[in-house]
Amino acid sequence: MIRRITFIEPKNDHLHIFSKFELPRLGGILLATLMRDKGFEASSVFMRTRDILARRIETDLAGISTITATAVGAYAIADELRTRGIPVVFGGPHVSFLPEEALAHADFCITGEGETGFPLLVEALNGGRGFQDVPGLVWRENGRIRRNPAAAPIEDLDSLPFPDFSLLTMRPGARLGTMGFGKMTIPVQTSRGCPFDCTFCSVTGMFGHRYRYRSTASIIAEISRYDPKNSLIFFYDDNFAANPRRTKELLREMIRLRLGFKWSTQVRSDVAKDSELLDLMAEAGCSTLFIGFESVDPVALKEMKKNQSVEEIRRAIREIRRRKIHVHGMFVFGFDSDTIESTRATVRFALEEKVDSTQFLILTPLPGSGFYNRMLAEGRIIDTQWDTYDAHHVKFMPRGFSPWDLQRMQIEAHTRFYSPVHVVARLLRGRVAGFIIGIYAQALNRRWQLQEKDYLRLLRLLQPAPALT
Ligand code: B12
Ligand code: SF4
Repeated sequence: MIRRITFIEPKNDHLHIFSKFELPRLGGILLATLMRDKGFEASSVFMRTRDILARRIETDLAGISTITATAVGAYAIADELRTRGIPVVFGGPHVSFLPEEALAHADFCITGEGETGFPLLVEALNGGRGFQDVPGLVWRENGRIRRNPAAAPIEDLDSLPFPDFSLLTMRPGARLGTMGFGKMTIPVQTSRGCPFDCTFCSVTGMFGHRYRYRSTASIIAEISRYDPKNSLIFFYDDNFAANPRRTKELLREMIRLRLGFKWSTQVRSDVAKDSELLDLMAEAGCSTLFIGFESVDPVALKEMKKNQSVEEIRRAIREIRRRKIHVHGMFVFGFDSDTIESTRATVRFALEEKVDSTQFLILTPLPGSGFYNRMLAEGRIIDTQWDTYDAHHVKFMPRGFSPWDLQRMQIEAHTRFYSPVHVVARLLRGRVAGFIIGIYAQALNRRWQLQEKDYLRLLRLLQPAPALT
């Protein structure tokens, strides 16, 4: 009989700009809250794999959440739990796209959004229904893998509970969303789905194209439970402003109620088309916007189906910075049209346009993305060591350069962007957050190279891709 349920999200050990921040995804916490509300003893854990293994979790059922970069850790935890007779269910983007792989380490996998299927699976395990009635369920029966269609995406997001972070265990001393000190960062999701179709992204495969969003009243009720004196809000949306009308309504309400939070979120550069939207964001306390600019090469932008022009990117940076909002620009290297020169031009652009902080990421064939399918079909995937599918390692044979050159350009980009002279210039311009992140990123870039020296040595040996037709 299932009574105790533990949701587990392992943390990836590799370094990146957010790795020291305690930022769990919401899935495990949301599901724990949902199951607690149904009367189960539910909890959620977010820690490094080795710390989870050391805890020897006791539970009746484990629900493990994965993205690609955490799949290896998730599988190790599942193997350990199952040797102790604890049944394991997987969920999350990675296993939603590769459920057969996951079933080698688990009893069940639920694809897509988990809120509909998971409670029904528990009912089935407790004898209340059959597995065939559980949407999204993938399981083994008489040596065969069986698969139910995923649940329809949840239309009424207001029907979900507010995630209860008191159910969450992190490493001792950890504070939600921080490096251990300062204000907590509270994750709040206000929408799901994205109307765009970028080739490298797996969000739409997981959450669909239809942009679904919560009511303003529900979001305000959730964030009002926190205190702006000790909390910041991180709206965990892929595109917080995909429907500007609803975003403006929310922002106006935050302003009217004088909630007083500083907050951050992800948007596309198209926000800058609407100056009223940007004014409201600034007035409602927006401190940082994370934007996937990806590239300043129009051919690469077209190749990835980003639906965005270089002019839009430039205008976004200028208009957002003018309103004293920090711009964190995310760029991606490795598109077929990219060259060593185009990656250098991207860094020059970011410096000239005074982007406050950046990540230069390596294009990664994430299962569930169009790019993964193409790389698989073209035989260009180098390996499937999932723990390094974190956009900091080269995982496919690029066209415009060798794998080593691609990696080298990413390291060089961070070295240049975060060079002491540019970091100090940010301070002189009064961009204090840009300065602090710069100091941190400089050190991180060096530590990353040290931590990854064996990988870097091996990568140097890989030959350039053969000419492809
Ligand atoms: C917040 C966020 C972050 C945070 C925190 C990340 C973390 N802890 O992993 C930060 C900023 C640090 C981050 C970094 C990165 N991220 Co990120 N991030 C997100 C974002 C925007 C929101 C996550 C979230 O909470 N979603 C809302 C909740 C409700 O969704 P969920 O947790 O997936 O849960 C649902 C289902 O998956 C399922 N489910 C989940 N767990 C379980 C468990 C069980 C048992 C069941 C049944 C179901 C189930 O049901 C849930 C409810 O419907 C997502 C995009 C997205 N829309 O999800 C990307 C996303 C997770 N990130 C992604 C990536 C690639 C990264 C990076 C590798 C690269 C980068 N962009 O910098 C890094 C490295 C992360 C790492 N851990 O190593 C990808 C992962 C894709 C993949 N296949 O792996 C996503 C999906 C975005 C994308 N473009 O495709 N990220
Ligand atoms: S990268 Fe952003 S805009 Fe493009 S499909 Fe993914 S979530 Fe949507």
